[in-house]
This record gives sequence, C-alpha cells and structure tokens, in this order.
Amino acid sequence: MSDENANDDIDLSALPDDELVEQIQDDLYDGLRDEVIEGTEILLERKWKPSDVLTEALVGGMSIVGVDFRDGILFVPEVLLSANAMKGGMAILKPLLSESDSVSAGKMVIGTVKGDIHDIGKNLVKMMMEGGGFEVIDLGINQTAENFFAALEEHKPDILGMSALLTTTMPYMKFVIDEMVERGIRDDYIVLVGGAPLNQEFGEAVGADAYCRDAATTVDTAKELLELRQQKVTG
Ligand code: B1M
Repeated sequence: MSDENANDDIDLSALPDDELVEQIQDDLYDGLRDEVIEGTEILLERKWKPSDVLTEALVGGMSIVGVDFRDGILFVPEVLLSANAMKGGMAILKPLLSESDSVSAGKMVIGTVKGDIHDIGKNLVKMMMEGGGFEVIDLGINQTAENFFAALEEHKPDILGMSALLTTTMPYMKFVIDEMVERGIRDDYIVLVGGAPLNQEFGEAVGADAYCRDAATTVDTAKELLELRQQKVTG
C-alpha cells in the first residue's frame, strides 16, 4: 500500500465505484490528502450520498489505519498524515452534511477531554449534529473540566458532549460529571459521551445520560433526550 509513487499513474475517475473506494482507503492509509480529496469529490459527482462517502470510504479507511497502528505497523507520524488526509475529505463533506434548513434543534458544547488530542470522531459528531439542525460549540481537544464549565456558563447549551479515545483519558469524563454534581449543575444539561473505547456500561457508570456509539446515533439520541426533557417541562 505504501509505494509513494504508486498513485501517480492512477486515474481515479476511471475506476469503478468499488475500486475507487478501495483506492481512497489506500490513499488515506498513505496519507495522500490531495488524492483523498479528489476521490471524495468523484464519489459525490457520481451522486453518492455524503454520509455513504464518509462511512464507506473515509471511516472505513481510518479503521484499517487503526488496526495497523495497534499492531505496530504504522507509527504516529504516518497516522498523523492519514488523519490529515481524512480531514481533507471531511472538509469536502462538511457543508453537505451540515446542510439544514430547520430552526436550531438545540445547542451542544462538545470537546475532547483533558490529555486526549484525538479529534476526528468529535469533528464528525459536530458535523452530523449541525446537519441535524443543532448549533454546536466545539471547544477542541485536551479540555479541562474548568474549560467545559466556562463554556456551559457562556453558551448555556442543552447538551454537553465529551469525546475520549484513550483508555487513560476516559475516566476524566467521570471527573467532569462528578464535578457537575458537586456544583449542583448536573441536571441542567444532557450529558452525552462517546469515543471508540467507551461502551454503554461505561456511560452508565460515569453518570452520563447516554453513550453514543457514533455520530449518527449521537444526533438521534440528542433529539430523543431533548424531546423527553421538553415533555417533562411541559408536564
Ligand atoms: Co491514537 N490511539 N494515539 N492517534 N489513534 C487510538 C485511539 C488507538 C486505539 C490506536 C490503537 O492502538 N489501535 C490507541 C488507544 C489505545 C488505548 O487507549 N487503549 C491510540 C494511542 C495509543 C495513541 C497514542 C498514545 C500513541 C502514542 O503516542 N504512542 C497517542 C495519544 C495522543 C493523545 O491523545 N494524548 C495517539 C495519537 C494519535 C494521532 C495524533 C497520531 C492520531 C490523532 C489525530 C487526530 O485525531 N487529529 C491518532 C489516531 C488517528 C488514532 C486512530 C488510528 C484513529 C482514531 C480516529 O480518528 N478514528 C485510533 C484507532 C481507532 O480508534 N481504531 C487511535 C476515526 C473516527 C471517525 O472514529 O474517533 O472512534 P472515532 O469516533 C466515532 C465514535 O467513537 C463516536 O462517533 C465518531 C464518529 O462516528 N464518537 C463520539 C467519538 N467521539 C464522540 C463524542 C460524542 C459522541 C460520539 O459526544 C457526544
């Protein structure tokens, strides 16, 4: 997959869909941002749904990177290039996934927790939430509890979303939620958590309102929980 010049000869637009998806995944693996952007654009020209391009080509490609990173075949510098290529493709999809003509469905503050710099999944959640009509304030990576609380105070969202990709940073979510309880503000917000190493059990254990498996689930969960909340308020 990693012959640097292998791509020079490939005319992406001449490939059938399945081979193009495979090629985009290879290019993502090799950190070839321009090629990933080009492939993404071609699939869109072929009338692929933006969400399918995202899931099948980009997220699919990143899963392969994840496996080889885990197995010591890829290292941080290479994975950074892959992440950069992924972001290139995501930037093309962003306006399409974020298209929404509805009035704001609600407001969310989201960030990746302290000690953690992974942001691709969080960025996807942001994009899909915006596509679902939510206003999203993205605090970025490596966020302390204090930063989260300052943003809650400033933006008064309905939802706090936290992302963690490392087993070592997941526990910080509990710290944030415990601190919210301590300050008497826990019930003022719907708290959603997500990230590859989390699961339902963890979400419950840390006192979140829900664990969200992926970006699409986050949108559905946010809508459901907001509706329940509004029903409670209106009796
Ligand atoms: Co990192 N990394 N990484 N990494 N990295 C993982 C997470 C790892 C599983 C790789 C592996 O070993 N297989 C492993 C963690 C192991 C563990 O904790 N047990 C790992 C490691 C070890 C590390 C370092 C420690 C490596 C090192 O330095 N030795 C280091 C840590 C740095 C730090 O954070 N302090 C590190 C660094 C990096 C890079 C910087 C190179 C890069 C990040 C670039 C970036 O994000 N800008 C990177 C990457 C890219 C990965 C993998 C390969 C891919 C993550 C990703 O973007 N996935 C990852 C392997 C993997 O996860 N399989 C890995 C694609 C993304 C779309 O999925 O993020 O799961 P995901 O998001 C999904 C859902 O989880 C959910 O929705 C998203 C969209 O559907 N979701 C939410 C996520 N957040 C949500 C928040 C919500 C709701 C849903 O809020 C409501």
